[in-house]
Amino acid sequence: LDPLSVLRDAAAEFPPPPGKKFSYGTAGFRTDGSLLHSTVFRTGVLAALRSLKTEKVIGLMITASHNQEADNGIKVADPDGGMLTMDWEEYADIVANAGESNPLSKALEEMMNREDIHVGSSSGKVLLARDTRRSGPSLLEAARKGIEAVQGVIAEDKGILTTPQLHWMVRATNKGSVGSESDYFDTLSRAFRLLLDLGPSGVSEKGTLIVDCSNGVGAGKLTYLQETLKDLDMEIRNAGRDGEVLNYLVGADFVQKEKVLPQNFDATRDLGRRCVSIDGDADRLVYFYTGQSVNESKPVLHLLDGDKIMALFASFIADQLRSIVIVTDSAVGHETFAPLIPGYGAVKFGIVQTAYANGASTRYLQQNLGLEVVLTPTGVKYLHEKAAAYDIGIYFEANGHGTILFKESFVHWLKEDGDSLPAVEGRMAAKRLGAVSELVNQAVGDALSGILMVELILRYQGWSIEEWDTIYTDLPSRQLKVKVVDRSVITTTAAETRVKSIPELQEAIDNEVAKYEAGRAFVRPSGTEDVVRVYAEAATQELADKLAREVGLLVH
Ligand code: 16G
Ligand code: ZN
Repeated sequence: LDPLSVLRDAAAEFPPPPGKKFSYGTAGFRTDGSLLHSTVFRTGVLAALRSLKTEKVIGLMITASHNQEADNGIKVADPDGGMLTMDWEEYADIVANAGESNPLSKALEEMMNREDIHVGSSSGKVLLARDTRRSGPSLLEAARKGIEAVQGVIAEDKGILTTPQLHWMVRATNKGSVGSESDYFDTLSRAFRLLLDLGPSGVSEKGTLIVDCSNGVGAGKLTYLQETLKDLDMEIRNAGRDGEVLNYLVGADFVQKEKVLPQNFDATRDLGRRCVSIDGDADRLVYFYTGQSVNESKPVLHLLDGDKIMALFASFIADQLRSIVIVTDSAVGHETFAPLIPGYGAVKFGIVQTAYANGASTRYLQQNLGLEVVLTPTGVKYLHEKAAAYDIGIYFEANGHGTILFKESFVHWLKEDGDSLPAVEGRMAAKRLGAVSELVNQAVGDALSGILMVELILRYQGWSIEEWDTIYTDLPSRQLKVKVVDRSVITTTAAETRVKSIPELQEAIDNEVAKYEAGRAFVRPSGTEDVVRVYAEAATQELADKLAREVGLLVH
């Protein structure tokens, strides 16, 4: 049977919605769930071909993360568990949009020729999972049909998972492990317990952690984790069990962007309690608490966003490294943290942020911790790539997506040679870092392992959430979105901090920013919405609001 005619016949069941154009973008394909069947089928085909090309297991996740319940989406996980390689995004667009002028079978044939893929001569596998959305089951079926329309490739349905679980499984499977869901929970639990054992004795957690699960998939998974661990006291809220709507007035994206409490949280009743919000597919987390502010009578929300989570992680990792290594002051006059391991060499430890990182966090990381900080454009794939270049690289977006990446050779050193370090503190620290590399998802940001990591460090430090919050004070900031006729006329450079395409606009922004104490502002076209985003920071909230407004006017 001709593989292309098999594909053509199977595709006939999923005609594309007329007049709709799809773009893979930073978040995969995402739109109203009822419009996605053809795109999901075709992405199934693409993933199957990617599996044949790489001779590895590929992942397909059906989710629209923090978007409204009616939306859905699909994203491909590459063999290492990371995002689909950027040079295949173009294929994804071509395949999704193929139609009368460029028929699907012709588009696929061209692509297979270019990539030298021969259907039928080898086998492949794609792991499939979905979140809790109503449109999930039928889309999953469409994806399965797409995968299995490619001869020799099988689909393995992993059921309802968080996005990071699916990415983790793809990575683990390709590394030769079982890579099952219970394997995932076992790995996290084992690492968590080991880290507790390796920590200071006599510390316990400061009160119950309250988790806002965004009425999404994370609720069930966290409940399971809690039962397995027994060592983590959590109160799960917004589990979506009584018909509450996914992502509606709840979740990490809502709390971080709106800076208000999610549903079922009360400023007075929950005063001072340690809270965390995750998003609909559990790949983001932000912490928060309510507390009395100095000049206001009612309690206010204190947000500990991705930047502050990263700062906590970075200081913990730096502490461990300090116990293991010789720290040298490399550059004269700079307090750069330059750890060196005899027999391994210089340990490259770096931090990756985007322009949205609060300026106070960047200053804390550079000046207080002496760490190297680099900026990349928005989007996990850019941050991940940069962080992977270090022996230990931490990346986080302010919105709460991030993780800690360990170079394999470094993990190998920790496990093989860490035990022969002369000092007991060094040996303990090497064990801790080894355990962190297991606890923290090496494929993508993961709210579950992120929570475990934060909770551990707070116990190590003996800190309450308020004490953690004081490591630095955020500069007041404001985000706005501006509707424009064509957002693509704005292109940016320097990790999105400067406008490239319209020099007069950048000049006008510079002139405006110069009027503000501690002012900083940038504009960029959104990758997920038809708007231009504005970000501003200044010494006071009033000034940050004003700067954002003025810059917004310049964009109009
Ligand atoms: C996507 C990105 C996220 C980024 C956001 C920005 C991934 C997996 N997700 O959700 O990292 O922060 O887009 O959206 O890369 P924007 O371009 O609309 O501001
Ligand atoms: Zn998400």
